[in-house]
Amino acid sequence: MEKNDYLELFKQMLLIRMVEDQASVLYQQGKIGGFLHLYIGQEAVSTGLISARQEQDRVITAYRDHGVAINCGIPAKVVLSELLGKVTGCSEGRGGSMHMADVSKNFWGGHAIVGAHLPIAAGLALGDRYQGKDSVTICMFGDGATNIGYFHEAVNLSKVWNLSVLWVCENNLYGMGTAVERASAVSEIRQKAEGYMIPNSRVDGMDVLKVREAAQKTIEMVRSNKTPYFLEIETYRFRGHSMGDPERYRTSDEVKCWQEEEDPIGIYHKYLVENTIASKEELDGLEKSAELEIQEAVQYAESSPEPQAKDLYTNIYVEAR
Ligand SMILES: Cc1ncc(C[n+]2csc(CCOP(=O)(O)OP(=O)(O)O)c2C)c(N)n1
Ligand SMILES: [Mg+2]
Repeated sequence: MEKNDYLELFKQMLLIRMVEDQASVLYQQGKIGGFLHLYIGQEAVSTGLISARQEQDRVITAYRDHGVAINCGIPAKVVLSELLGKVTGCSEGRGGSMHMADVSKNFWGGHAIVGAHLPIAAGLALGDRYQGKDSVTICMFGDGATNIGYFHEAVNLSKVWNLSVLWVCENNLYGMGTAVERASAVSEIRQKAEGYMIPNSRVDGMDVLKVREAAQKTIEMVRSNKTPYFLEIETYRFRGHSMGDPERYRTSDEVKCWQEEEDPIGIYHKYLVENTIASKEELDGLEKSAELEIQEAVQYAESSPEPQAKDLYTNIYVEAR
């Protein structure tokens, strides 16, 4: 990795954190409609993972999708516009928080129904197989999603048909207010892949370089072996499940401990400085410019127009040619 590659990972994690801090404020001001699920604490997962993909590799995820959108190359101002329901958003303001997407960047969304995008991922990979492409479909989902029928149907078929899917479970220890051990028969989610004879492993999701390394290795395995792989990434969300979560299922000490000792941005900052890849001053400079970018992005989103009523029926169906 060149120095710039190291710094790019840092910048992306910072941007995600700052977009989400702003989103939290805008939500409390009543400017964002619907639900808002923040990714704060999990930044190293999508940043490390997506940094390892090739252009032809598809990405699809659940509703905790703002960070994934940024890593896929959607600018912060476009993500914020979508959150505010503006026409300058990536779904022209009609998708909102849970439906970020940009097919031109090979980012296939943003899906609100738990587990429902897993069969879609299998379908994307099946389409690529028919067309003889060497793309890998990277499908991200939560621990909770692995208790749902969709998960088992999609993962089973991916093995039966040997589809090029990298299944990525973000195990953040909870599905809404339910701890993994209360809902899942196995504590290591990767064990579920064993039942379908899919190779699997687990990686620390608070260390962006470990995630990147695991992603590079497994994406290329999927591509060359033309068979699925299951990667479990251990992480933790620092905020509630969505805005307004009273968080009765975990103690504030537990959250504080993760925030203080396992912050992915803090861990990576320390790594960059200790290994003399970047100085503290350089990283401060990156933080300042990210702050400026986000300030401008908020202004851009707030001053952008809303969709018009006449556009209500556009982009609902695609005309077959
Ligand atoms: C089919 C379905 N059932 C229930 C819900 C309500 N719901 C939204 S998020 C969620 C928890 C999912 O947890 P997990 O997959 O671990 O993802 P995380 O929120 O931790 O990122 C539930 C039950 C839903 N959206 N869809
Ligand atoms: Mg979860």
